Amino acid sequence: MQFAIWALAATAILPAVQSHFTFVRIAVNGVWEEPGRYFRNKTAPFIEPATVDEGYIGYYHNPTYPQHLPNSVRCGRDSFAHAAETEVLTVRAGDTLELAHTRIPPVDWKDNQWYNCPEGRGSCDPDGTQYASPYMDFAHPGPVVAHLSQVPGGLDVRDYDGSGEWVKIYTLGYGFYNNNPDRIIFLAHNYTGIPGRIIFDIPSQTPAGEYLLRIDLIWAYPYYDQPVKGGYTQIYPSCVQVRVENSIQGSLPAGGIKIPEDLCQNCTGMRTGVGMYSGQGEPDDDYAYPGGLQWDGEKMFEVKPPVPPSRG
Ligand SMILES: *[C@@H]1O[C@H](CO)[C@@H](O)[C@H](O)[C@H]1NC(C)=O
Ligand SMILES: *[C@@H]1O[C@H](CO)[C@@H](O)[C@H](O)[C@H]1NC(C)=O
Ligand SMILES: *[C@@H]1O[C@H](CO)[C@@H](O)[C@H](O)[C@H]1NC(C)=O
Ligand SMILES: [Cu+2]
Repeated sequence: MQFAIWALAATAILPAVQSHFTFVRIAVNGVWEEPGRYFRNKTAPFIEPATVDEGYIGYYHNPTYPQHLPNSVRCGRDSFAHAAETEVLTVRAGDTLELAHTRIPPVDWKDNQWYNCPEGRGSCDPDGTQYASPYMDFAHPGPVVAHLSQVPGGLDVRDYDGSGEWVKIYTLGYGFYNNNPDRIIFLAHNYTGIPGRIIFDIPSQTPAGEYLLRIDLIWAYPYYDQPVKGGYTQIYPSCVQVRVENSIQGSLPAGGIKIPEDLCQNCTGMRTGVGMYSGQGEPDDDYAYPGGLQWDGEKMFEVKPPVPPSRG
């Protein structure tokens, strides 16, 4: 009983931290932009209409599911409604980006969650209840993937719904904990409360133009459960509206994916065995990362999961 009273008191004092999260901040060449700036916002709460999940009420940090509206799966819940009010970030091809997330609802955002975070990170939770406070942990294990979708000729990124192709440019996958082949560790989640950092370059061959840059962490639902509405794989998409400067003109390579079609409930990497679902068991033998082929500026290739260490 004493514990219950203490827990209630703690809830009243500490800021509310949701179990889910949203990517909301970007750094270009090590310099963090303001949280939320250049990201298409989400509508919250939002009720997904006319889908297999009709009536699902999504609050700000709640996951999106593959069966939600195309626009929600592409860039976050009802995000296209916010495209026109979102600024466009100018970058140069070859620039280094970093993305950061928060579990704290926008109404509770405070400067000390964004500035002076450890190791120059873009988000943290110094007053929080996270188990590795001040670090801002990830609620779920899974791969982080980033994609670019080029805005079709003549359109402004603020008018682009993301219905074209998406080319993967980054995957942060898993490794093996302590060289144990039966114990994976997703590098973003890290299973310690100290998350891995999400840092990658815009390929230097990216043609000049406007793009949606999409970042997502995908928590794949296990095969063995057949959920009522066909799959509870959780996705956490956010999009940054960017203008890429380069002397190179043209298009991204063919062979990207379509969203939501290729991030469907049963698509590659979207369902796994329980070891990968828990993020600390053995990997599936036939696992492939979601999101299609990756482009390094020269070729499209498959990012292969690591080879398990041999049993000692
Ligand atoms: C984004 O939406 C949330 C509510 O869903 C709101 O609290 C927040 O202020 C919005 N952010 C911006 C930058 O408009
Ligand atoms: C993962 O967690 C370990 C143990 O807390 C920590 O030493 C390491 O720095 C973390 N990895 C990253 C990429 O932060
Ligand atoms: C999804 O994939 C699994 C494993 O390959 C298969 O058993 C199942 O029938 C598929 N479900 C649907 C709805 O396609
Ligand atoms: Cu969650």
